[in-house]
Amino acid sequence: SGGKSESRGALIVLEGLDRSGKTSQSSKLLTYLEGLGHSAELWRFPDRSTNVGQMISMYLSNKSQLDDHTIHLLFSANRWEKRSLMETKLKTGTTLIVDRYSYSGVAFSSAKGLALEWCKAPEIGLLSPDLVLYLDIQPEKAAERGGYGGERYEQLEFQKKVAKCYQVLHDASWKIIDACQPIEDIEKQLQEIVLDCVMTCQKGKPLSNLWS
Ligand code: NYM
Repeated sequence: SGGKSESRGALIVLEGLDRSGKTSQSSKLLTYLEGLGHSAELWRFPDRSTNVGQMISMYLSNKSQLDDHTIHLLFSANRWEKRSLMETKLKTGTTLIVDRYSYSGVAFSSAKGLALEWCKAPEIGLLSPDLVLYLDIQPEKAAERGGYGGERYEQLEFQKKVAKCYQVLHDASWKIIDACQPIEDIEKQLQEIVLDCVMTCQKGKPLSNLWS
């Protein structure tokens, strides 16, 4: 069965340290999928456009102070407020390229010393990505790229801790991409993996929830 109208979109997440190239590769992927005639959208977390997102943005730019647990739950709430729209989009055939997701939430908060299991708990029940692409870069290399914008977390010593937390968090299903390759090489690799995932989802791979 299954005409094109019945097939669902794929939930594709890009993760990595600050300055790993996620944002530019995300938009290249969108252009690529649209060029092939797929329905696709680019999303990012935090989504700063919502009320919760504005609280997060204030915190990141050091205009407000919040307890570590509080900001963790706000990042999670920011994903929960988009969950139903996300599900609708996927079920109606739109692929979502998402720049950061629950893994950023857990990696950045556990890098501050919060317990890993506590950090994961509020993410339970969010949609599970069909694909996690990890743009792998040494913290020192990312720092050399410059352009740390002066937001909270954008410091080498902290990014080293985040890198360690991502290592604990990742599983065999993640695709680890060497983010120090030429941009075009990274782009090609991502295209191949993403297209394969989009096809698998079109063929009827069911949606599932975190953590699975
Ligand atoms: N961040 C992002 C978190 O600490 N928790 C989260 O759940 C998410 C989604 O926000 N340094 C951090 C990672 C980044 C910062 O993200 C802002 P971006 O991609 O620079 O807008």
